[in-house]
This record gives sequence, C-alpha cells and structure tokens, in this order.
Amino acid sequence: MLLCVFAGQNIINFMLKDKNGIIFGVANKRSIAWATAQALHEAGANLAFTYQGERLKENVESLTSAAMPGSLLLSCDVTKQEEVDETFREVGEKFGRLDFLIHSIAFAPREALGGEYLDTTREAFLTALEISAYSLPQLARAAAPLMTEGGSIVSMSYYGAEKVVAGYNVMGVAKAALEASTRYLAKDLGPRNIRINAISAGPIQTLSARGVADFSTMLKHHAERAPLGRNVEAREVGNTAVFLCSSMSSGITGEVIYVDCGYNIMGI
Ligand code: NAP
Ligand code: 1JT
Repeated sequence: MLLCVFAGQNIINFMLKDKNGIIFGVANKRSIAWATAQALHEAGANLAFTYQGERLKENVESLTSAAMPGSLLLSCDVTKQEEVDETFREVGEKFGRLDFLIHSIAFAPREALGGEYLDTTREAFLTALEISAYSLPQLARAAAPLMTEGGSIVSMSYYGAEKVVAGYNVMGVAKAALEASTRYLAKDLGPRNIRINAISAGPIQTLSARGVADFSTMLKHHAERAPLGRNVEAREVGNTAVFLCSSMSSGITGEVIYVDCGYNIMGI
C-alpha cells in the first residue's frame, strides 16, 4: 500500500483544501453530520453549518467554537423557504463560491415510526416526505447557482428505502424518494458539473435513532449479519463524504453508495 505522507500529514488533509461547503443536520455530537463535518474539516474545507431554530444554536455553537472557530452558523428550517433563501444569500456573501453541500436531515412524527405503514396519516406522510425528501431538490436548486466551478451534493439514506425494515415505515418511503431524487437531480445538474450522490449508512446510535423501539436489537442484528462483523461508525460515513466531495470521485454521480459494513449484499 502506498501511504502518501507529506510533512507528517496524510493526503486526506489536502483533499478539500480551499473548498467551501455547507452542512445541514448537526443536532449534537452524535449526529452523522457532525462526524462528516470533522472529516471535511480535516480534509481542509471551509464550512458553514445550519441548525433548525434557536433550540439547536447553542449545540452547534459549542461544537464548532472549539474545533472550527469562525465557522458560519445559520438558522435554517427547510419547511420555511425564506430561511433557505436567506441561508444561501449569506453563504454567497461570505464564501462567494460553494463547492459542496451535505444534506443530513430527516424527520417523521414519532408515532409513524413503528406499528404498521398501513396506518400512516396524510399529515405524517406529507411531513416526512417534505422534510426528508423534498428538501433535497429544494436545497440543490438554491445551491446550484453558487456552484460556479462544479460541485458535489451528498445526502444520507438508509436500507429501508429499498427493502422493508419493520417500523421504518414512512421514512422508508421518504428515503426511496430521496434516492430517486438523487438520480433525477444528477441528470439535471450533470451539465453544470454538479454531482449528487446518496450514502446509504448502516444503523448508528444518534438522536434520531434514540427512542426507536428495539434499536439496540437492530444494531446487534446488523453487526452479526454484516460481512465486517460490526456496525459502521459515523466517521466512516464522513470519510466517504470527503471522497464524494473531492475530485477523487469525479466520475460518480446519481449513485447510492453503501457504508454499512456490507450488510446490504447479504442473501442467505
Ligand atoms: P440527527 O443527529 O438527529 O440528525 C437529523 C437532523 O435533521 C437534525 O439536525 C434535525 O434537527 C434535522 N432536521 C429535522 N427537521 C428539520 C427541518 N425542518 N429543517 C432542518 N433540519 C431538520 O440524526 P442522524 O442519525 O445523524 O440523521 C442524519 C441523516 O442520516 C438523516 O437523513 C437520517 O435519515 C440518516 N441516516 C441515519 C441513520 C441512523 O441509523 N442514525 C442511518 C442511515 C441514514 P432537529 O434535531 O432540530 O430536528
Ligand atoms: C429519522 C429517524 C430518520 C430515525 C432514522 C432516520 N434514518 C435512520 N434512522 C434510524 C432508524 C430508525 C428506525 C428504524 C431503523 C433505523 C427518527 C426520527 C425521524 C427521522 O426502524 C427499524 C425507525
């Protein structure tokens, strides 16, 4: 194996040097978005963060002030178009050019995650699909004009998009829409050299996963069944995002990349 080391730094430390990116979905230190931010920062990127409402501002502030002081922090609830518009106006003002966007947001009312999909209410369906899937074309549309030298957009999906995972229900349907959106957006954005891919991550104990009935059982099942014999770490998802945001993945768009320790390849 060729290990490329320069003045004590690995090649990853330069992969995103002078690149500007925005990250949606840091709620706390366990968020996949935070592990991704750390990997992107170590690769040399300049980062902007959004949080949903004042409630999460302190969390994001205390995480970034220690590790990445001076980061641009913006309040952005994707259900409010004016907040999305203002976010990209400020990013344009501060960065000028945008090179990548990380979409790491999802939501469904708790009662819809569990029981039968058959019982999903219209309200739960529309909320889940709006926040977890529509937000991808919404944010891509706002980001694209700033991606003047091409760009990369990465979102987070889950296996429940393609196979039935009991209880994942409407989130599975939202992730299916997210993955299909990735393909349609790849077609639209390709001529501008903007690539868009989804990472299908294995289960990770985060705030979203907390309170999901039997999540620990699910983690154990995944670890036992996955070829690597363990669960994935958020940082491994972040490292894959670095690859997808860098020129090392310049020929990849419209794909769903599995970062799940191989769980999805298994038959019997
Ligand atoms: P997380 O830390 O709870 O992140 C979810 C984020 O979505 C939170 O920051 C949340 O903010 C944000 N969000 C919800 N509604 C929003 C809105 N209206 N506007 C803007 N942001 C909003 O959980 P996570 O597990 O890291 O999830 C990140 C992504 O990874 C999600 O797309 C999830 O589906 C995906 N994923 C997770 C797993 C897993 O096992 N954990 C596996 C595969 C894929 P609030 O906290 O304010 O709601
Ligand atoms: C949300 C939640 C999005 C949990 C999520 C998610 N994407 C992955 N997970 C973890 C998970 C959740 C369930 C599950 C398997 C994995 C909760 C809040 C809404 C957004 O079911 C077996 C329910």
